[in-house]
Amino acid sequence: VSLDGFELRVLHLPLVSPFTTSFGTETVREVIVVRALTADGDGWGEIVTGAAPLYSSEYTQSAWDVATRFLAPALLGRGRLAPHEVPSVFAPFIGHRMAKAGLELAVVDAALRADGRSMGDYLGAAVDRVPSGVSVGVQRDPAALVDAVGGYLAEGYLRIKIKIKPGRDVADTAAVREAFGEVPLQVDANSAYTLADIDTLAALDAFDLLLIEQPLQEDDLVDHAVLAERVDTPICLDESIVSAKAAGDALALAAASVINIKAGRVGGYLEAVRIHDLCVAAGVPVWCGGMLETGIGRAANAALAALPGFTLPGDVSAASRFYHRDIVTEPAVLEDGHVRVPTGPGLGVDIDRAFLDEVTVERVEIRR
Ligand code: OSB
Ligand code: MG
Repeated sequence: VSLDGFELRVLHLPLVSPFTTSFGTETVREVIVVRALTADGDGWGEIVTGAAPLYSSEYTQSAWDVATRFLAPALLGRGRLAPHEVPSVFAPFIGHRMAKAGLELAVVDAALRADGRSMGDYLGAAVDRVPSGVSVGVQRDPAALVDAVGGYLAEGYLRIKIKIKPGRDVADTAAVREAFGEVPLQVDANSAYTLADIDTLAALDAFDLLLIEQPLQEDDLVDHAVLAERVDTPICLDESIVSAKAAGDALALAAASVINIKAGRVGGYLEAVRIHDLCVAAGVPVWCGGMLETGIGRAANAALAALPGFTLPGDVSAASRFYHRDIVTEPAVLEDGHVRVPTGPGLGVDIDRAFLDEVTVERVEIRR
């Protein structure tokens, strides 16, 4: 594509209900949307940072700063470029993977729309819909959690993930297992534990979980390997997998037997596909994680999750799981427990410009 500029916006999207993890509670999703302005039309991307550096070191203002001062100017300095050239343009800049991923997606979308090719086709989607799991935040108490999970199961979600934290782990998991029998169930700790908590984490073995997601810190690869030796439940890494290199290292160390792939966390959809390929070659199952994406990232995630190595249901839920109204005109819906992979050019979704303007709290344009 021939790049003329980028538009970045900070959005505030109200959530349908508060979302609580081990690192905090959110009631409004603050997110950055990127528009690539090209000679052949627009492309859209999403930077999945949160308002504060609680999930990873990146956050809204760090991404805004690096994207506007370094990343967008570097791409614009190239003028014409193909999507696969974006990572090499970004390579001199250390880290800031979520910011890079959002800009890359906007370029990919612009190029694919210009070619009339879908994201699913570009990434290598093998199916036209993906099984949908749901990530359920920590609730007031185990009874409230059972209520919330029951609601999602009634909607048709095929796999439940509950957020856990110290003091809200074994009893919450037991309550859900007890209430819903054999339902596919997993837990996500978002780094809230240390190896001092091995007994608590081993107690989760009683509940036949699909996996325990990111119990320890982002850089605790060796500790995760120690933990994996001591518990029967498969250990899955999320925060620790910041690149294909990190994924390879984690597998070499036996720190994980399952990997959650998030394009934002690893610097883009192209790097995400590389992790997928590496895991397929190693016989390691992967699934597609989420970051409360708007319809932009959600469409891209559905395409990614349709690759053949994604053998576990991901956190690719309907837009309505988080939002009353989406910024795309055809939000992802749940059909028979699945979300459809869009087939139109690029992301295959159109932006609801009036609603986008309504939820925009900051906007900037960077021109060539
Ligand atoms: O750890 O998977 C996570 C949301 C924000 C930050 C981190 C995580 C999550 C979720 C929600 O679990 C996944 C989704 O978008 O549905
Ligand atoms: Mg997670």
